[in-house]
Amino acid sequence: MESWAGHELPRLPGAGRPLALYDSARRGVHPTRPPGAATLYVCGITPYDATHLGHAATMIAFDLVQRMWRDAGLPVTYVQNVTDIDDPLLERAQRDHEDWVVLAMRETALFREDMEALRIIPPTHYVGAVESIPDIADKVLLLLKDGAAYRLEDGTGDVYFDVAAAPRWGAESNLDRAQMLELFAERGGDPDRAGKRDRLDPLLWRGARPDEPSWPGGELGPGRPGWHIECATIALNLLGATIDVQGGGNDLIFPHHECSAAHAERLTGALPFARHYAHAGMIGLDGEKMSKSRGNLVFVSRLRADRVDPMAIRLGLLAGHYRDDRAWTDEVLATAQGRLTRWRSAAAAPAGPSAGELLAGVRERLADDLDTPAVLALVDAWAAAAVAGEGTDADAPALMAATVDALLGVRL
Ligand code: 5CA
Ligand code: ZN
Repeated sequence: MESWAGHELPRLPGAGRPLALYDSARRGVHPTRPPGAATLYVCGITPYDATHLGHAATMIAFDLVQRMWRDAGLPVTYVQNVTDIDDPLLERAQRDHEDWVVLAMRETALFREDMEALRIIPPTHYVGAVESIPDIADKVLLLLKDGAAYRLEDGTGDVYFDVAAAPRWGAESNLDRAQMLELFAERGGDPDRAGKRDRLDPLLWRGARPDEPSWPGGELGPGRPGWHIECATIALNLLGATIDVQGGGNDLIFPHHECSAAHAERLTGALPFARHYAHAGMIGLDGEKMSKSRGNLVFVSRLRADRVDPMAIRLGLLAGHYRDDRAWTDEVLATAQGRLTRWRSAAAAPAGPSAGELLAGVRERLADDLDTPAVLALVDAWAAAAVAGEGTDADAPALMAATVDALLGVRL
């Protein structure tokens, strides 16, 4: 499907640095070492509600990954999906007496606008689940023929993946079975469905039901795709058997990323599916994770309509470390607005302290698992000095602005 419009990235002098990122599978910070070109897959929205600050924070975190790779001279192929058919979308459409296609199209369009306003570099391929259904059905059929999947014998046509067939089940999330069962039940799984071989087996294909949309699945029979096989298929088809970074929020560590990895690894035999499983922390409000089901949402579009500068939203979300669960508050926004104003004054100053050291420091802090709080402190210090009239380098304000634009995505 259509992506959103991008923007020019300023070229920075000197060489970028190789990025190290925390990998959930190895439970440590490790260098990303893409061989000449980098591949990134980020789990995108299920479009049944508007973009909230949690989505924005996750997209910004992976935007920085791409900016760091590009700064180091690596071409990046970036794929993001849209889960434009799934239970939550159908449930919301039914609740609101709305056509699910109209709902998905409207919210996806709004997401694109929000991403553009936040200056998120668009994905190379922005792909919907619905347009991928023939490809997904092919993969499910391969798993069935390979004995890694099975059909329930209750006449529904539902097909499940057999977790016993996963080459390295559990290696992505590092969870024990009790923890897996708890999260599986919480996050869209069906541990109590009768007829499954293992309670943790995830759905690959849901046979057609009279009151639900369905698509011809060829030999599979009519139905619609499960969630994890959607992301595995889209990533495999567009990025190949092994990707550099599989990204998303930490609510996807299990079951989603464990299951997509299991599907992909069984299909290709290439281990691991992703060299890094990178997860952004949850943005919360009033002590709770911001989520559609809880309804405690701050929408990007609402803030934009209230004339909040998208660059202040971006700075507010960058003020915390991407991996930390953290709260959005009025104070976070007010601090970000103050910072944006100070940085803009500094960028407009006639001169400042030489910014070469600032650029090196920003690169170094970002290269270490995207340490944005440290980066913001560096830029704050430079900006305070420039505004105070320290330094005589007339080129420095422009280099500071280019640094912040290219590496943080904040246009001053
Ligand atoms: N469509 C699936 C992924 S394939 C999905 O999780 N959709 S979503 O709309 O619920 O979330 C979209 C992205 O935002 C995911 O990467 C998810 O992990 C992330 N996300 C959701 N809620 C939050 C939150 N409160 N804070 C940070 N990230 C979040
Ligand atoms: Zn996904």
